[in-house]
Amino acid sequence: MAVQRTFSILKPDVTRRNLTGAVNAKIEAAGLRIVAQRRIHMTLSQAQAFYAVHKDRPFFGELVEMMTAAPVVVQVLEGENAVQAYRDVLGATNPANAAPGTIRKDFALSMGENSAHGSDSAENAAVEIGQFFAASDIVG
Ligand code: 3AN
Repeated sequence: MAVQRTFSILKPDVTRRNLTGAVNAKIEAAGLRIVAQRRIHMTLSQAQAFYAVHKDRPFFGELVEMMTAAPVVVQVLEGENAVQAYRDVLGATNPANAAPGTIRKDFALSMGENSAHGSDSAENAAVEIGQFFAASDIVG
């Protein structure tokens, strides 16, 4: 598998509890390199655009509200098979089902406040990276 990039967001539950470094340590221990990183306070329109795929789901309003309630850290991660490697270290969406040692098992509070986002495909990773970073922001 070739070196790949994926998009990550450390969610408000992580920044609020000062766990940014703890999550980054798990990312790096999984063999992924943080090649771009920025702390932002997401706007409503950024969150709505980012989660547009979920706009008809019952939790959409709650999700957008949660993502804009406090700062987040947006990241580009690089490594072998990065999309799947990051999904593996993230763990299941519902932390109750996440495997031991994963980010969500160790840190997530709930299905909504589940600590981090990771792209679900290389195609979506490219789109999501482009929503938050210019090519010149990414230093591999
Ligand atoms: P993942 O982030 O694991 O790819 P998705 O794409 O199904 O999961 O969901 C996107 C985000 O929507 C999740 N990270 C979570 O914050 C939120 N979410 C998903 N399902 C629910 C739910 N049933 N209730 C509240 N929030 C949810």
